[in-house]
Formats: sequence, structure tokens, C-alpha cells
Amino acid sequence: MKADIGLIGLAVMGQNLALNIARKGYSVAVYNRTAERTKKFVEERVKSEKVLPAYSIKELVNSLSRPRKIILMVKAGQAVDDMISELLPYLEKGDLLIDGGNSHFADTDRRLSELAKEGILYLGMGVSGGEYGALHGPSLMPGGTREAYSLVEKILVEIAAKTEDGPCCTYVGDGSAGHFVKMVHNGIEYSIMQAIAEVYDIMRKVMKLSSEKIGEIFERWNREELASFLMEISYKIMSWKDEETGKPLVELILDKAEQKGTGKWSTQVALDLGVPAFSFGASVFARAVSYYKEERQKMAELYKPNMKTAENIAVEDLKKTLSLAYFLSYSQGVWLIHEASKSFKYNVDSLEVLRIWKGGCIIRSKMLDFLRQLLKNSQENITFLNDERARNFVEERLPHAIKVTNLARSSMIPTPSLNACLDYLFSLMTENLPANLIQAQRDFFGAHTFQRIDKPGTFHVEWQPLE
Ligand code: 2AM
Repeated sequence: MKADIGLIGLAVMGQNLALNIARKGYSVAVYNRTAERTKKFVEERVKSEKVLPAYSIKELVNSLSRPRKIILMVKAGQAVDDMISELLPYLEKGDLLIDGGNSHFADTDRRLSELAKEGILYLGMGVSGGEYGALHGPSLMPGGTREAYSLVEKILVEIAAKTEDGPCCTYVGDGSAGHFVKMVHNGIEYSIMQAIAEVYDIMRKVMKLSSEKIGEIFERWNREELASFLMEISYKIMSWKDEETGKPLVELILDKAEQKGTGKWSTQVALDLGVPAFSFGASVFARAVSYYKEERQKMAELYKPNMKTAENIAVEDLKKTLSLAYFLSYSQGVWLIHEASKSFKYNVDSLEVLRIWKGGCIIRSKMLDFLRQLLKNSQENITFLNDERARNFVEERLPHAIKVTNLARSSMIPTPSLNACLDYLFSLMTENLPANLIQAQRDFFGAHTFQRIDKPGTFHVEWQPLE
């Protein structure tokens, strides 16, 4: 009996994905570099599922039915290349490797073309939903060739999360489209997480609300327009008590945010492609500055920022602000995917991407239905903003967002994601930006030339005599 599929890398994501596949009735052969982990997994977590442990790459490959299909769930970076090199001598033309880690899309493109030369099929697949999603139904974003996808489509669709709009798996596009879309998913995730954190900061510092009270508000919001996974976990976090002290655990957690790189990558590529993903960058920087705890302590002592407290701010203002930030975060992300799809010839269908983000993944939210309607109305409307219904949505929320960010400013509370979202929006709404002065300055010191509004052509002025 040969196994239907193989899986390498039995850290939490790999274990749960293997169990998910096995629970759908497939036989899965598993391998991990450190044998101990494989043993432990099989002993402790595998019950009646058809999971076959392998203790060498050769054993793993030999246990698979042809064409072989192997999912890699190893650490992004060198480990993926190492595993591919180890596997290659045992693989045959037509076999398929699927990288389900958070690989950089450029690595995925490189591996795709290297493996194509060997006749090995390859998919770069974004997997979102954390360990819970991996076990009960993740959002899957596979990209590569259609031929490769068709070999595993049935399995992937079966293990993915399900919504009323179908399973959360689709062929995302050519080349590294899958990993690219997952990376942008994480950029949106950074932006929304930061926006929620900023709203929380205002609630505790300006409104003096307790964690429990904030939890109640978040719980209510999660039943309304902000219904989303990130809102859900935030209200659960707020009401979580530390066993030792009885205090809300969130109040005991050190305010130093870590990152693994996907938010940074999405910002880097936004810079490369010239897409104004303001709040992606702001959210990465917000994590960066949080890391400087000791410096911040010293500065706080030196400057003693003057917190205002008795401001006339309502919970409703914060809800509308956050809802606008969600909307604008998705807007920046879909714009970025659109530009990448053109530049890298991915052929991504953004409507499908929004559909598979509806379930299983970290940025799933009720708002995605509204965004899909807007995009359905006009496929050109990649920012969602160019639509009457979008304008109504934005106009209803904007006064609240302005009030909230003004209050944060006057209280010296940093709100980088909220501000960046608004700057993104305001920039797009503004017919005349001061870029005319930038152009004049560039031409002044570097003879970079400029265009004029009153006649065609390229111009340069001798702003100052050279000699
Ligand atoms: P390990 O249990 O042997 O450390 C997440 O780190 C997963 O990636 C783990 O399953 C880990 O295996 C695996 N991994 C990390 N680096 C690896 C490498 N260079 N080769 C193979 N697997 C690796």
C-alpha cells in the first residue's frame, strides 16, 4: 500500500496539516529531520488516521504512490533548499513538491525554474490559519502551474476551510503567485492588528477602560460590521485571566512585538512596485520601535508625555475608525496584488483571492463580502474606493476617524497604522498634491526635469547660475 501524499516537517503546522489530510481519508507518509519529533507525533497525536512515519528521505519517497506529491512544511529559507536537494536524487519526472511554508516569493520563483529543468512540478502555497486552521481547515493559496495544481486540487479543496461561497482554496496564479498573495495577506494582517492595538491604546489610556470592559466592547463589535477573526481573538484575549495573579494576562505581557518577515517583505515589494501601502510600512515600523523598550522608558522619563483624559470620545467613534482602517488595509493589499500580477504575470483573480480569505485565515472578516461586491461591480476598482457605495461607506466613517486620530495626536498617543490609513486615503482623494514642489526641487539641484500642467513636454530651468 502506497501513501497518497507525503509531508515533510512536523512542527505544529506540519503536524496539524498531516492530521487534517489523514482525517479526510487520505494516507499520509510523514518525515521530519529530527526523528524524535516524528516518533512523538505518531505516538501522541495519531489515532486511527492513516499516517505512516518514515525515518529517511528514501523511505518517505519510496512509500508514495506515483506521481509523488510531497508537501514541505519546513522553516522558510535554507531549509527548503536543503530538503529539495535531499529529495531530488529520489524523485522522478512528473513528481510534485509543494512548499507550504512562508517562503519569499523570489525564492519560490527560483526553485520553480530550477525544478522545472529536472522535470519536477512545484507549487508555492500560502497556508493561513495558524495551527487551528491547519487542523480544521486553513485558507490555502497555491500558485505555480495549473498542471501541478490539478494533481492535488482534490485533496487541497477537501482540507481547506469551507464557507457559503465554497472551499477556501483556489489556484491563485502562475509562478510564485501563491506565496506572493500569502505575503500580502500578512501585510494586511500587520496593518489591521496594529490598528486594533492603537484603538485599544486609546481605550485604556484616554477612556480609562479596563481590559474586561474593552473585551466586552470588542465582543460586541465582533457581532457587527467588524466581525472578524482578529476581533474575535482580541476580545478573548481581553478577558483572559492570568492564573498566577488573577490579572488580565494582556496587562502582564511585555510590549515588544516580534516579527518573522512577511510584513516587512510586503512593504519592501510595495516600495519596489511603487504601490503606496502606507499602513503596511507603518505597522512594520510600529513593531520595530516597540522593540526599543529601554530607550522608550528613558525617553518617557525625560519627556513625560502629557496624556489628556477627559476627552469627548465615544466607543462608536472608535468602531467607525477601526472599520475604515480594515477597509483601507484590504484596499492597499489588493492594489499591491494587482500590480504584482501585472508585473510578474501572475494572472491573479482578486475576486477569488477575496473569496478564499473568507474562511480559515487570519484576516477573514465580514467586510470581505462588501469588498467582493465592490470588485464584482468593477474589476478595475482595485482600491475599492472608486464606487458610490464605497464613498458612502468612507464618508460615514471618516469624521469619526478624524476625531479619533486628532484626539490621539493631542494626547501624544502614537497611531501609525490609523494615520497611515488616513494618509493613504487622503492622498488618493487629493487632486493637487504638493509633488509640484518636489519636482521643482529635484530639477533645481539635479536637473531632473519636470512636466507642466499648461502645456505638453519635458522642461528644465537653470534655477541658479552654475559659475
Ligand atoms: P526539526 O524538527 O528537525 O528541527 C520547523 O522548524 C520545521 O522545519 C521543523 O520540522 C524542523 O525540523 C524543520 N527544519 C528546519 N530546518 C531544517 C533543515 N535544514 N532541514 C530539514 N528540516 C528542517
